[in-house]
Parts: sequence; structure tokens; C-alpha cells
Amino acid sequence: MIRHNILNNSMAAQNYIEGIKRLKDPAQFPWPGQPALSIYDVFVFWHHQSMMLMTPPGQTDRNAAHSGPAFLPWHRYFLLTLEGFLQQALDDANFRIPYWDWNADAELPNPSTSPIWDNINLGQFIGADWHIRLAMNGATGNLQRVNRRLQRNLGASGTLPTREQVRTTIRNQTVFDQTPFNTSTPGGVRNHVEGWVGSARIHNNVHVWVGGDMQLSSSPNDPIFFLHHCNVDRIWAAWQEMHPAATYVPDMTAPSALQFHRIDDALYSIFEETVTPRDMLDYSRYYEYDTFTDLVAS
Ligand SMILES: [Cu+2]
Repeated sequence: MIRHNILNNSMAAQNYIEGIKRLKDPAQFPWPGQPALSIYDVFVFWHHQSMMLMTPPGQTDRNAAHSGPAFLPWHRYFLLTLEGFLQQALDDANFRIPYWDWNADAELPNPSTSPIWDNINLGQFIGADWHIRLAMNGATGNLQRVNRRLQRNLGASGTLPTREQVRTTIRNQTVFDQTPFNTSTPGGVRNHVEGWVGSARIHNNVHVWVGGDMQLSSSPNDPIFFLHHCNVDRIWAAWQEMHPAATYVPDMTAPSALQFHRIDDALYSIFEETVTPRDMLDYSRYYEYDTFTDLVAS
């Protein structure tokens, strides 16, 4: 089953929006034991918790899902888990999350005029019907109960990465990751796509460009989060296809300071299940993408 470009497939777009609204409703999809919170809020909590779990403890750079090798497999797992709930909500096992091709929007004179932000699409979530219930407190860094609208600040800071920047990264990065496996890692597709090295700052820049809630540890509050990360995942998938001999690193001979990031470590989860980076490498077990040609053309 295919993950589509959301702007080329109105059925995928409308199913995604409808499914997200159902998962957000505590009456339809309650978070067990958490009154007035829903399964959607679980994802906000889970993402925040991943950023609080420093790996290893005692440093402030790498956490269980960011600034290290697990960034790509952890977010693949996170999306697959949401995708499973969306399939339940829509009663459609064939549903796949669509992606936001922000490279296309980067070519617009004003990217904030992209139809993805129209009211029929993701624009509607800044309306009064979409309540943010858990959000990071900017002063303390803690997650707290809130009741407010979603916040965005499209284009106020940051820039959307260009197609050429992404193509260059996919072509030139020949290894998955490198020591010291954090934000200082000089080469490798993980740190370039995550955006801590290289002028494009690919993934990070999109969070900054959307602004508002997307800049917090509670960023899954914005449904654009999953569409953004689906495109990040597509870039990793295209890179995997272009560099089939490149293996995931580190392996299990790496020190325990790299726990949560080694190939057979359990990825950080709040569900009772064990999923490893290795389990996430062959994405084609779960979905395909409609195209990579925009990412790998010369
Ligand atoms: Cu994240």
C-alpha cells in the first residue's frame, strides 16, 4: 500500500484529517486512565518523553529519539504506530499516512500560500475545534495541561529546504551515521537529514518554518508533524534505495552509552512492545512511497 503526496491525493488527505479528528476525541479513542485525554494525546506525551530521556544520562545532546542514530528508525516506528491507529479509526487497513513535499512549497514565491494550509486541508486545525490539551511549558521545559488553540507562525523564521539540497544530501552522504553519533557528527545521512550539520538543516528547518507548536517537544500537537515526518521518512527510504550496501550503525558492539540507538536495542516506547532499529530498516514490509524520482534525479 502506498503513501502518497497529500496534495496529489485528496482521498488520502480527507481520510487523514478525518482519522486524526477521531483519534483526538476522548469519547471515541480514550487514553485509558487519563480522563479527557485521547489516543492522539498519547503521541504528544510519548514524543515529549522521548526528548526527556537523555541517552546516556548526564549529557544534554542525544536523547532517545533525536540527535542520534535512532532519530530515523524511531520516527518511522512512531509514524507506523499512528498509522495503525488511523487504520482502526477509519476501519481501513489499507490507509497509509500521506506526506508533505515541502520541497515543492519551497519553490513558491510565498510558501505559506501552499494549498496544504487551506481550510479544507491543514489550515482548519488552527480553528476553535482543535484543542491543545498537553503542551511543553517554554520556561520549564515540562509538559503541562493546557486548553488553547494550536499555534503556527508560518515562515516567520527558518526556510523550507530546497529539492536540490535534499538531492545533494541523498547523493553525497554514503554512510548512515558516524561517531560521536550526536549533533556533532560530521557526516552521514542521519545528521544531515535531521539538520544539525549542513546548510539546509533539513528536518529542523521545517519545524522552525512552521513555528508555534511545531517548535516544542510537544510538536505532534500539530497534525502537520506526521506529514512532515512522513516526508523525512521518504527521504531516508530514497537514501536506502540509492545506497543499498550502507548498513545501519552502530551495531551491538558499541558501548552502552549508545543504548536506544544500537541496531538491536529496543526503541523507546510507551507501549508494551519491543521494536528495534533493525525492525524498521525494511520499510517495504509496511508501505511503499508513490515516488522517489523527485529526490534522486540528477
Ligand atoms: Cu521528533
